[in-house]
Amino acid sequence: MKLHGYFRSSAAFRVRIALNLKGQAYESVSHHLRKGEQRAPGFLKLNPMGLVPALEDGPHTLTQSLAIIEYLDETHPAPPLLPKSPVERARVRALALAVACDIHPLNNLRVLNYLKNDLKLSDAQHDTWYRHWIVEGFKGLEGMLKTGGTGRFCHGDTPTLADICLVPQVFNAKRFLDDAALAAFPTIMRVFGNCMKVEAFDRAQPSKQPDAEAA
Ligand SMILES: N[C@@H](CCC(=O)N[C@@H](CS)C(=O)NCC(=O)O)C(=O)O
Repeated sequence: MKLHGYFRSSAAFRVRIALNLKGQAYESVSHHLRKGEQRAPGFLKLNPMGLVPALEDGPHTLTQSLAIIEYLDETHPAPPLLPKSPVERARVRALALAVACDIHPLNNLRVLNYLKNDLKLSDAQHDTWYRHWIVEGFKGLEGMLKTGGTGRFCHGDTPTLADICLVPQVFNAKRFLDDAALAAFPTIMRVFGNCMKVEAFDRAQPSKQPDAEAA
């Protein structure tokens, strides 16, 4: 399999974690987002949305990190990334979607670039925007995790799709919030700490990717 991504892309990070959990080797192809390589004609043929990741598996090209991860879960069922019962699956998907739909898109590069370049927000205003949506989102996520089902991980004691979405979002948050600010979200940070002890999560982190640059 060939994963088109970028070391700092949290959506690609999600797929890297899933591939590692499934024990699947893959080739990494880096597209430098700050240089706009995700909008190059060659990449747009793979993903017309102009966003990473894209996963090539034989003749198939897949896009959207959550769709890719569910595909991997269906084609490589062990270990499962979703629980068995419908109600538990719904909880895990709700946690994953809270990150992927309600938090992550507001702080995506193209949104931030539009705020800075077109709407002329200052660097300070940009950072305020970023922090605001992380804090709002994490308040909700912390509340969701306080309700039944959370164990060592977001749901129970094994990693699921929810953890795969949570961890990259915490990495993003850490770029703008210090430890004192993150301490307001004890359940998120506890689960994050447990995930990072798992080799599949650790090996997927941005600084350990071949295209990693100094922060
Ligand atoms: N919903 C998409 C989001 C993909 C996405 O937003 N990717 C970001 C990196 S995390 C990107 O390519 N950003 C480039 C840009 O904003 O121009 C997914 O889950 O795959």
